[in-house]
Amino acid sequence: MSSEALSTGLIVASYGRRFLVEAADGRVRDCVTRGKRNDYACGDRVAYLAQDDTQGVIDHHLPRNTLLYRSDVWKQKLIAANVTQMIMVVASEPSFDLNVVDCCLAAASHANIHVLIVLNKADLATAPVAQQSLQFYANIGYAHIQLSAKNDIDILRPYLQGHRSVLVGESGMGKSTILNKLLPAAGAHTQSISLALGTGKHTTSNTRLHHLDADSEIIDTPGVQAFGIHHLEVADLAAAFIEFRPYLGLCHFRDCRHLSEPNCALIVAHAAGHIETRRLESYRHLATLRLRPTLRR
Ligand SMILES: Nc1nc2c(ncn2[C@@H]2O[C@H](COP(=O)(O)OP(=O)(O)O)[C@@H](O)[C@H]2O)c(=O)[nH]1
Ligand SMILES: [Mg+2]
Ligand SMILES: [Zn+2]
Repeated sequence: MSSEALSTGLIVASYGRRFLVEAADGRVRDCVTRGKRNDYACGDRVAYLAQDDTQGVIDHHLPRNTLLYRSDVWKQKLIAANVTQMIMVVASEPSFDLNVVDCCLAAASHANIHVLIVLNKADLATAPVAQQSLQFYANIGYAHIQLSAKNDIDILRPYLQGHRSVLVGESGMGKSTILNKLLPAAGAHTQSISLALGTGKHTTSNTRLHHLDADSEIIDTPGVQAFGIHHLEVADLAAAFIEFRPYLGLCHFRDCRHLSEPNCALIVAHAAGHIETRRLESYRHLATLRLRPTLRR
């Protein structure tokens, strides 16, 4: 295919092996990919062949600044491309899993994506308890705010300015409520997507990009119950726990896995109270999962 025939667009929705591509003029086309490729994500800039006003074929993606994905031993799932910020949503109720939070934060850190932790449902009586369990994330340097999406989302808006943010969090935390408040008009954009998708088919369980203003966007993902980060090697994993970084490279063994090795700088830092027990355990749990396939070989 001659490259003159190709246009450049932005993937604004992904579902299975099909993607909605938004052109510079705002038109959204329902696109398939070449071969069996599905390694594209919402937020990718792509070169595509417009077949008509509603359909196209994606040829390739342009270079990415960031790529967020999750993975288990068997497969990887791209979540979003060219994201600059992760909005990690947790709530006063129902209880959330700190291990899921750790995985999301590690994935963001590994992908060089800034994180904002949002504690939602601050109106509930359980908010102080939830806040307490999050306090150490603030202590180690994560930005965080509290809000009640049900009441008012305005405190969040300045944090989104100039960013392409991705909303992540377990279901029930309030992601949809936050998104609906941010997109009060539910706008022309969402409508054009519905048109491109046809009547209600494949409208759930996909990832969508929404324009908030001229230079801010937000990507909505289906809820994650588990955010696998198997793509991080053990060394990457330790570095993705941001408060571990000052100690890396100081262990006795160069290839220290920080499990039970002698003269491990992380173990020493933990004993001195500089590293939280829960975080070290969270790291070790993930590191041990990684070492298992190696043992089998
Ligand atoms: N009390 C309270 N409930 C909220 C708030 N935000 C969301 N909820 C409720 O929490 C439930 C889950 O919200 P939803 O947005 O669907 O969560 P999602 O699964 O993360 O998309 C719904 O019943 C919401 O009405 C809030 O700020 N305060
Ligand atoms: Mg939802
Ligand atoms: Zn070590």
